[in-house]
Amino acid sequence: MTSITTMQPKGQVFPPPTAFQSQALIQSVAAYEALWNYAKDNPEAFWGGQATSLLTWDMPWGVVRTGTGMQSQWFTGGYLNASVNCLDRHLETQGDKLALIAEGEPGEVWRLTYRDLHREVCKLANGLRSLGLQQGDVVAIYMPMVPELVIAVLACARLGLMHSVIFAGFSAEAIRSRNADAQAKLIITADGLYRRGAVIPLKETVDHSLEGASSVEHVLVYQRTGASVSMHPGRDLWWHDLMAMQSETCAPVSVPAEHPLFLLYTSGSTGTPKGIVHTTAGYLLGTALSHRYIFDLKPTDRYWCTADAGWITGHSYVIYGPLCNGTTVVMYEGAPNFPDWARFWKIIETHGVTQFYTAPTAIRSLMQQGDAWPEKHDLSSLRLLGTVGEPINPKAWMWFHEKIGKTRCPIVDTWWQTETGAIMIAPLPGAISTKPGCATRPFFGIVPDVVDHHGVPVGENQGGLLVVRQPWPSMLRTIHGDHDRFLSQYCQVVPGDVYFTGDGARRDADGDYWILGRVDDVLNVAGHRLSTMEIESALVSHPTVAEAAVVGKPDEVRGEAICCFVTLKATEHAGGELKKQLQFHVVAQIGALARPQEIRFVQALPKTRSGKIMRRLLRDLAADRPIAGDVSTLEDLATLDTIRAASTEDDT
Ligand code: 7RM
Repeated sequence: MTSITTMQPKGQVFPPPTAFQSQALIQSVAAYEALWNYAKDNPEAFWGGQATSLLTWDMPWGVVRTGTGMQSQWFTGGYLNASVNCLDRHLETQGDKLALIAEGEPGEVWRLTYRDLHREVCKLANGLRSLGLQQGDVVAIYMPMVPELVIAVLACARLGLMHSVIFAGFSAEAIRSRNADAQAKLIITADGLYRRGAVIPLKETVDHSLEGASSVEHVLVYQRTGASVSMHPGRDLWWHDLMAMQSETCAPVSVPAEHPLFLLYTSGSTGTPKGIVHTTAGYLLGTALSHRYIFDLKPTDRYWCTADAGWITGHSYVIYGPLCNGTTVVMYEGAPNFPDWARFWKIIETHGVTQFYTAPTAIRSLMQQGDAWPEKHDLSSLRLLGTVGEPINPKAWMWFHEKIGKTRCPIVDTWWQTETGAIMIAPLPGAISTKPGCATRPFFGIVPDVVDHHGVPVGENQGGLLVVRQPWPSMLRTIHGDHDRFLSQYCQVVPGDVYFTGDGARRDADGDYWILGRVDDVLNVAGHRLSTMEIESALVSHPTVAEAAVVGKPDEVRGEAICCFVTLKATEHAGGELKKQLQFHVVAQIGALARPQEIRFVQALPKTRSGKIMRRLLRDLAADRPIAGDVSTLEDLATLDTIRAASTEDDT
């Protein structure tokens, strides 16, 4: 169990494009390394200096870090407010700059300056105060990706309320369990949202979530679609009614640095979802600093991150990081294929998007639609591309690089987690050469390592467990209501006071980190530990394959057999001949060890709302076991039934 066998493709290396490099914030490997080494050797001086220059404090802190190791507290004694950092402090210098350019799916465009956003946030905060909410209370937010979602988040921050954003695709039961765990007092929602031209009800789902006992006292409803909803007297209020009565200024609540800013529920592999707790100062600092350098921010940028605010990327890189940096943020409510597959490219052209940050799963589905869609639009405003959420397979990376970035834009492959709050490993785009599928180097102040189960570093190019050796300000502080789970899951798996990420990785001769996916997803075939992600990448590099998910299936002889779930491109046909071709292809790419025992052609893969393949469900299916554990984060429950049906009719 010490290391993971990994293939080492002789991939291409892409140095930063010269035109990009000459205008970048960090322009050389030497400059990156000098600052990284300084931060590693002097973490408190580094983080303290950044906290002074990037954040606005009501009262300065006394000490940069107290506590020990992974249970540190940051900036003790300091007071600040997150909404002041995202809004008020920009008013004097750039109050009329656009903060948000938001497109609804039907096509309306909302433009809010920093002054506009500040006013709306103040009004809502006053409204929330009038409902009796007080510092430390939890407010659930179940909203479409429209400006009001950002307003709701920042209004909570203004009063020191913790928000708990729940992705608007989750079920009533998922809302209920999260609200029960958080003891939320208010839920902010909308009548509905637009998705692929249809109205998806939200208020109705919230109503179902509130049947029976609930901590929720009020439901605030933003009118987005005009769909009819039932309003429960005394409990439910309209957003526009509440806002109409409010003053346009609102004194912010100054909170201690370590005051919790929000809860965000993320699915555990077993049991109930975990409420990840982030604090105010450390989180803001981590998101603002990483956003500035990794996206190489310029004052004129129009930055677009496609993530929904229901997951951490939306919190850190749609809302807090960019607004703290005074960026113009583009946001979009709807589906990438509405009214057609050119929608994203059209948004980039219309709003002059300069940085485009999205997920590999989105890139793969856009790629599958062919090059004609991006070719219809002028993408010349783009200067940087980014990916997050999963390892990106080299084929999708190359397509993104060539067809979207026109070889002129660096791609930042950003590795991080809900728990880390901010990007941990990613190329600084003007300094670090990129390699398709590689997250490259740690960010300033982040000290990762690759170790075995005893905590001993493994050698160069050996796959092992990815850990972080030094605490950093934006890391989670605890799991809400379950500090023991925090300790056992992150701090006690690997000996030594290190943070365990749950991911496998290897570090190559250049010091670049390659993420191998979740350690739970590693296969053990005849004593060799193989990364499912590498087999998937090999499958997807075959011209017929759209997506692939690989899991282990118990095998008496080899320990685990490799079982592949494969979706094909629309024009391709499944069959025994293609199975043989794919098996051959994987062997040619990785080696005989990785020869798939089983290939199952399916219509779709089970994914979370944020696009991650839920391999543990496929493991149960492959082993013919009932599905165990939490399925509340699954995007479409029906997918499982169709896979099950396909598997039984198609077993070889
Ligand atoms: C931001 C986010 C975290 C897990 C993480 C990894 C995987 C994320 C990358 C990646 C390879 C990447 N938060 N992951 N980014 N794997 N390369 N660039 O996704 O909490 O939802 O997920 O996602 O396994 O541990 S998350």
